[in-house]
Amino acid sequence: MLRIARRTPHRVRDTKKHLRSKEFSVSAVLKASLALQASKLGFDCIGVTDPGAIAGAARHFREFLETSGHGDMDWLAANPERRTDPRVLWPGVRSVIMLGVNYGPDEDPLVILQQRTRGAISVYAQGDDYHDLIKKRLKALARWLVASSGCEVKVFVDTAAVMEKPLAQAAGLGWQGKHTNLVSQDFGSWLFLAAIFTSADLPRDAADTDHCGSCQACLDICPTAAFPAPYKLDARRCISYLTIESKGPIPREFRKAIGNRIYGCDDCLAVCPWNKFAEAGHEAKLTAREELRAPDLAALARLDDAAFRSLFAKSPVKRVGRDRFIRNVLIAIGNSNDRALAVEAERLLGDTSALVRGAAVWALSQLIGHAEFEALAADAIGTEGDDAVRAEWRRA
Ligand code: B12
Ligand code: SF4
Ligand code: SF4
Repeated sequence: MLRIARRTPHRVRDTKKHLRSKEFSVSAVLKASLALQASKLGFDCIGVTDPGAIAGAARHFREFLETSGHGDMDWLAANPERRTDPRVLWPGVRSVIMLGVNYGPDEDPLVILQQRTRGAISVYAQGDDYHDLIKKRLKALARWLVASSGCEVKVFVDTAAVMEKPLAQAAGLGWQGKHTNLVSQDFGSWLFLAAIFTSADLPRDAADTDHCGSCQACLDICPTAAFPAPYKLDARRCISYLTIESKGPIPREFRKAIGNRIYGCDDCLAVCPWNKFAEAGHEAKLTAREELRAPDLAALARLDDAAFRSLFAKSPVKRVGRDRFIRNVLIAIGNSNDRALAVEAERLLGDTSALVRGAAVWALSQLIGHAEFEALAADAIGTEGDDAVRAEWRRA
């Protein structure tokens, strides 16, 4: 792995020196030039691995699917042979180039969790959507590679059937920690990953090894006990899955534990001791927008579809849509201990979305007295047309 962050410019200088060295083969020169180009485009680290390098991940991936760890993410279960072997996805691939972009936060993401009338949006979603930003840069880098070597390329960031974390470990960018994300000695838990598959044969980097040792801070902090064992995640229990991926009502058993997390969760990442070597990301578009650092729950609860789209334009949050987002906000309102927020939940009992109405019932049940709630329930059950919402009234 070549770290190409600003903090170690000597690594880039070394690369230039090597470029002039006669010892370098054509492919090594190409690889070193690629690293320089990646640096210019704003990538923070780069490594190359063999397309056959993650054969071991297939067994773990199968186990994950067999135990239904993927929940409703059917897209994750589709084509497992393609996901676990880049050569099945593209038989022409000769090298896999893995890249990282540092998105380290400029404040401790755990602090906002104490402000119960504010929503906590995970670090990765407080700025512009990284998919758009990184995809543009990946394409530019890939175009450069094609122009320089005449090779073929395919680019991926997050959404394709590619196992980016094991590939990044194989390319030496870091290791998959016990929280299952890639941890880097330079950037801690805060690296976005991206890949270029190429038909060019580039020199391989050495894989990174596990540096978790006896630490298990990430496993201990998880509010919903989502790790059945170190290095294994049950996505169905993960707040990131519950608030972003899951489309229906959030299961009751997790509602309290979600606290004020309204989009994703960073607890297991934030507590990792390797973050002490990390620094804040330097990409302005990825840094937190002021209005998304600690948004007021009452204001969020009033967003209609148009206001939601406008507030979250260019943000990854927009992909969950207004109704799912308001569902999350209502769970946070229910956990706020602030009686004044009951009025927001009460207003949303009349929302057109049954998902929102159901979450509003729960939120209200957490904030108002039993007698008051029972009186509301007696009226509402007769007029509510949705079975799931009626069930919320009965169970609350
Ligand atoms: C599906 C998915 C999710 C799901 C499932 C997460 C998961 N851990 O699988 C959900 C919605 C929960 C999720 C949440 C998050 N995600 Co996500 N997600 C993905 C996605 C699309 C696929 C991941 C995948 O293949 N999962 C399937 C499992 C089986 O694979 P795995 O985690 O690699 O599992 C390995 C280990 O379990 C290990 N293993 C299993 N048993 C054992 C036993 C031993 C002894 C050992 C050593 C290892 C081991 O082997 C498995 C195979 O390698 C990737 C993008 C991509 N295409 O890769 C992004 C990705 C992993 N997500 C990312 C991020 C940022 C997040 C969040 C931090 C977002 C947030 N703040 O809310 C959280 C983190 C939650 C967590 N602790 O993982 C980043 C992670 C970057 C990094 N540095 O690692 C990625 C890579 C996207 C990107 N391009 O940057 N995500
Ligand atoms: S992201 Fe949050 S809920 Fe998910 S595993 Fe990490 S600490 Fe647990
Ligand atoms: S918190 Fe500890 S166990 Fe978890 S990934 Fe970081 S070093 Fe590994």
